[in-house]
Amino acid sequence: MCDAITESDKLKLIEFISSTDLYTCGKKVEEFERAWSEWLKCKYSVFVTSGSTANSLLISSVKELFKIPDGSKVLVPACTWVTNISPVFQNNLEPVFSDINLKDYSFDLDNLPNDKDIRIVFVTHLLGLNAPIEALKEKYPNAIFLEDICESHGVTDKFGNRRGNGTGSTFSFYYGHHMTTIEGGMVCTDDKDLYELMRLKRSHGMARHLLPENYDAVIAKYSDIDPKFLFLTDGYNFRNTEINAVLGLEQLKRLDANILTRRNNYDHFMNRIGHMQDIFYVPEYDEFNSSFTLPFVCKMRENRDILLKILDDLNVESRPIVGGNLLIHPFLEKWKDSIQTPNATILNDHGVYIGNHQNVTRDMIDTLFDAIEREMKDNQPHSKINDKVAVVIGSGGQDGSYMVELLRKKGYEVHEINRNGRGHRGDVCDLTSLVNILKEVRPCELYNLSAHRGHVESSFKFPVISTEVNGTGALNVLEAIRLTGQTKTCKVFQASSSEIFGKAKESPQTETTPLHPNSPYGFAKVMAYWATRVYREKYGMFACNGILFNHESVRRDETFVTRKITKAVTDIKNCKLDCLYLGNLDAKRDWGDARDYCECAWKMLQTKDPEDFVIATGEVRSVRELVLKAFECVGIKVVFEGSGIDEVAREIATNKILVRVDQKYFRSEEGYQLVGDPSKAIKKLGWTPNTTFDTMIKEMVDHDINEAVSV
Ligand code: GDR
Repeated sequence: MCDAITESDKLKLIEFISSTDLYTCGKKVEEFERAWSEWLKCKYSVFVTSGSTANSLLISSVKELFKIPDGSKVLVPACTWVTNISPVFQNNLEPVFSDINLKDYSFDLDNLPNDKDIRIVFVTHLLGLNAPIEALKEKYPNAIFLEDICESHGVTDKFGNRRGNGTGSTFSFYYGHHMTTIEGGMVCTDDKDLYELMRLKRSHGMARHLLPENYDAVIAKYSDIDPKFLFLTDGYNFRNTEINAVLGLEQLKRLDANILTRRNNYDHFMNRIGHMQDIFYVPEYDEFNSSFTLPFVCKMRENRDILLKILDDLNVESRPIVGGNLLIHPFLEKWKDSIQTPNATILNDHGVYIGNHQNVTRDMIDTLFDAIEREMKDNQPHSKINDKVAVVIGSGGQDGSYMVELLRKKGYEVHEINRNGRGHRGDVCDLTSLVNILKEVRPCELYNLSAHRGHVESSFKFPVISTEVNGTGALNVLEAIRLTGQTKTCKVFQASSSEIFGKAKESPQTETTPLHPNSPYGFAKVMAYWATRVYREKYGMFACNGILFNHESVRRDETFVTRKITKAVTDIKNCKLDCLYLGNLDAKRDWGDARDYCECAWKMLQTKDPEDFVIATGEVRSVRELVLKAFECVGIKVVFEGSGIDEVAREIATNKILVRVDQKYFRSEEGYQLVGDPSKAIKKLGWTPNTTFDTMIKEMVDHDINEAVSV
């Protein structure tokens, strides 16, 4: 907890103290309240002496303003700050306890009391995690909702709005929180009457704290009492001082930065704990958190003891999670048996937290987790929850469908993500859809095989959408993994393309060939390629690019040249087509088999370290050779004659022209030979392409013939 108050804070305090003789609640307090309201985007704030007095002030003022009778019910969680509970019965209200859940430590939504008489729901956003307040409002539509945000400054709803706007919320600025006034708290509200009442109650109920616009009218009613000492209601002295307000104003300047640092630490914590689900109850990842601590809730009690010893050895201070289960404490004896609290008991008996301060670093977190991994290894059950669970994005396409089959054959539980059709409905252009699916599935491997039509040439017609799907889409996939805290548990295969080499300067192309894309498809794939590398380097993700050269199969559609040719050749053989029109017959490609490339993709994710690989055959053939091979498969002998646009292929037996060239199929940007050098994959992965070019073309032709027969 070092350095929460900086040298510059101290100088500001000295400067202030030496410039004034007025230290009690005054202008600086008002200035701090205004600045805080502006930060929170609420209407009114009241600065008090602590988070606890903030809760007392809020509860007593709400009770008075809304005329809530004694004995009315207030829903509170079994595990929360003790200062949530005490003011409830101190104000003659009746607490109704409810168990918590182990995902965000707020109310267990599945076990809420069905009690229509609940007048107030006092929600705690515990440890910087988001409480499901929207769901609670649906359950108790007539209740008044109050929020104890305490140490969770900056927690937001899913639209990014800061929590704490509404009837009433409280904050604590205790030492070690995101910002501190040493002791201090704030009550916030959008209700002007409540605000005025809280100003009065903060200060003994004195009329001098009325809002200026109400002051004259109210004191006129009591003309025989000195207005300076006119007591309008019961109250407390919860006023804070000018000195604390000056400190608050300084600290507020750093609040956002502190929240961000802690959030980044929390992300890293989630990455590490995310793959230890056998050992810990892992909180649900919520990007709207404002982490205050790093909580460890062990599945086995023995592991908590090991953890405490590790923390002790590393000299890290730890605490039980808040008050643990408050219902076991003597002061709540009366309510002890009012409900069952299995989750609060787990939190109590198996939980411990350490501070997540702005001075905590990733290295510190790593040191701790390395020790945990070392010490608890023998205590781990052998099966991991997410072992052999894979996600395939784009499983409706050629590569995706083969990938799904391959993984199922290898014993994986496979989840498919598609825009339409089978599996989970998701879209690489829609980050939220990916986050929602991934946080449920928590796969150990993910294959991004999504594509925008997969066409190089058409990407000139649709450059933006092509870039969104092929470039930003890949980034969304990586982000979804990061946001759901799975960078350390989910390996990623990114389907890259030989098109990243485009106007390649060398041939064959290897993993080190400079990139020079020459189409929107190509530059989108370059973006995806680099996003994968940057996430690998920055977040230590096991994310790799498979640089796929052309790969074909019977599942290719006819807009690709291989299938266009095999299908046309079959139709010519069956007298359904007279002539096939093609583009550049000299175009050369490295054509492999799609199933072989899926096997290679899988192998890439089974290695020790993540690396990029060229996936290719290393053999190059022209479109002309492809045509000859396809005709050979149906027993038609053809020869090519002529040149350029006038070149044709003629059947030797009949002299009929079966292939002609059509300018419209020419590519705007071509003439570079794309052929891959698969040596690295062969050497390091022990992979070899199984299917030769001839076999693949034969298979495609045979398939088309069979299909024609069955039609
Ligand atoms: P490509 O595949 O663009 O390389 O992208 P395609 O099969 O479309 O083109 C291969 C080569 O054939 C030449 N060609 C023709 N192409 C088509 N489509 N139609 C024709 O009539 C024709 N005539 C000649 C082309 O000029 C080209 O040189 C594929 C896709 O799978 C991408 O998703 C992947 O990234 C790359 O391969 C590697």
